[in-house]
Amino acid sequence: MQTTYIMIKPDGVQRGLVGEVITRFENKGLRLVGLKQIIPSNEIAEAHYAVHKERPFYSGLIDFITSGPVVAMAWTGVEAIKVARNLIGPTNGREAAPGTIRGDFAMDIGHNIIHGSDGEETAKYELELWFPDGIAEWQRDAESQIYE
Ligand code: IDP
Ligand code: MG
Repeated sequence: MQTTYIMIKPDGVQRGLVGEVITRFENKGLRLVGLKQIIPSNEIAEAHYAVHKERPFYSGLIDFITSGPVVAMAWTGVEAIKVARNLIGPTNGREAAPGTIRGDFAMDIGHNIIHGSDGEETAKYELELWFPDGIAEWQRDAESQIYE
């Protein structure tokens, strides 16, 4: 089991795609273990995107992610990090395949609706950053229907 950090970015919230995105994750079989809506501070946005600090798009990215509410989530499942990245699709919405979240809803590389952790270490870092008080530990009755 893995837990991954997923965040609906300000464009996804402003466009009313919160329910749509959550439904896709639920339908897939991932288990929701953390959820909150917040307007990110500069501090948390800079910590989240620290790896991109030297990139030319960095300051625009910080401005964007702090421009309004985001929906911060934690989702658990077998290989949840990869499963979520596959649901999300590649960074550039114009190149993302239909059927993926970015492929279905995004036309831009920066405004691309959603973030998903890209590896185990990143997931741990991001979950601790956005959910410093921890996440819900619960077992789902339907788990035995989802996994063999
Ligand atoms: P990812 O979200 O698909 O993992 P990353 O390369 O980690 O993509 O970039 C993080 C975020 O930075 C992207 O989701 C996107 O919002 C933004 N971004 C990445 N590359 C560009 C760019 O070339 N121009 C503008 N924004 C970018
Ligand atoms: Mg990334």
